[in-house]
Amino acid sequence: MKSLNNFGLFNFSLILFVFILTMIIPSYGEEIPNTNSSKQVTIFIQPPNVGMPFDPKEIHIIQNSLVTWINNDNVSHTVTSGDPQQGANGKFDSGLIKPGKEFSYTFTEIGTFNYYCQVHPAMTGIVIVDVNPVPEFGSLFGLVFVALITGTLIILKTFERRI
Ligand SMILES: [Cu+2]
Repeated sequence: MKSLNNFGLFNFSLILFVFILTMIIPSYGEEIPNTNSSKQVTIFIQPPNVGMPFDPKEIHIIQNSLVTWINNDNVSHTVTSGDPQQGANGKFDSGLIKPGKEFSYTFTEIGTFNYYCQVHPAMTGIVIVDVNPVPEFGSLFGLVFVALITGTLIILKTFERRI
């Protein structure tokens, strides 16, 4: 009877372990809200009557994402790192982007990057580079693997108990 109680405790621990795993695994797949994980992000430079001059004005991306600004307006604009008060900081500068043309830049560092248009200093935007919120495939696979093994163990142990 005593050993049976111990066995029940063992099974309960396993079930608890698997339960905790099932709570953890889905949360690993979730993304931080508003963070674009696609690694390729487009910002549209819009005419004043259409939307924000830089649309979206503020974006969250993950490291090493390529951001492309497409000029949908009918006048030229620049995408220049820095802000109108302090001026260009030299990190990136598109030069004049003519209507219909685009400019791309890969953000390799984590941080907040302000930019503006040198022709129209009222046009400003922000790119925020976050730590990658999505786990590498390996770690997710590892968790699923552990859960499968544990589940199999429970089934085997339960079956063994009935024999
Ligand atoms: Cu402009």
